[in-house]
Amino acid sequence: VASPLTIRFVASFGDVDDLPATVAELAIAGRSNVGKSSLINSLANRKGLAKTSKTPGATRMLNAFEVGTEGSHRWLVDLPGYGYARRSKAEQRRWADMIEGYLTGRDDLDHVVLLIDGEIGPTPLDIQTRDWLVHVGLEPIFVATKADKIRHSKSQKRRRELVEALGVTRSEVSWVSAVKGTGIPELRGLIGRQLGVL
Ligand SMILES: Nc1nc2c(ncn2[C@@H]2O[C@H](COP(=O)(O)OP(=O)(O)OP(=O)(O)O)[C@@H](O)[C@H]2O)c(=O)[nH]1
Ligand SMILES: [Mg+2]
Repeated sequence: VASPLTIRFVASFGDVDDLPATVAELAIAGRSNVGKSSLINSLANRKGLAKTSKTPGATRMLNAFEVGTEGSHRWLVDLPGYGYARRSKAEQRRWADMIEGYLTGRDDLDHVVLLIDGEIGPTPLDIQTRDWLVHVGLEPIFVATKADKIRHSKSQKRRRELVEALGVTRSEVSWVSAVKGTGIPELRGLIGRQLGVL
């Protein structure tokens, strides 16, 4: 069980071609508002490191964060969310191009963590994203967010439903709460090991 990860903001990028080479790289993907940026803050135990908002669409660029010692070139990349409908079709397309361009064009990318809202469960768009990631050769690591929003009496049933909808086993989904800190130490361990900083 791991203590907070050392994480610092590097820069925001709009285009995969602008990214410098990294040693290890893990991207955080998921629907808008699912809790991607909040999760990065929880991993570091630093509110405000990554910009969060109640309103979907808080993250608008590929935001790079370095993990471990300065100059480690081991990155977490906070991605904009997909599926935010209150945006023009043209802008949705531009965002999708940026995210897909990154996910398919980034040679240094090692792993993708796909966040699923634990309260809502996987939506058709989440399933479509999962299928697309597998198709492009990026087998996602699943994390269910907002565990604090589920009543204790419902939690076993909800966990069962979520793994069934994803077609995985229970051990393949990590449950977290950025609000209560549930599951965060374990996820720090998992991500820290993936990035080679633990
Ligand atoms: N209750 C609860 N709320 C959470 C949790 N994680 C995030 N939230 C809330 O969900 C909202 C969205 O969080 P963000 O971290 O900004 O979500 P995001 O996935 O980065 O969103 P985009 O950048 O728009 O794609 C905020 O109001 C957070 O406070 C959680 O574990 N529990
Ligand atoms: Mg965000």
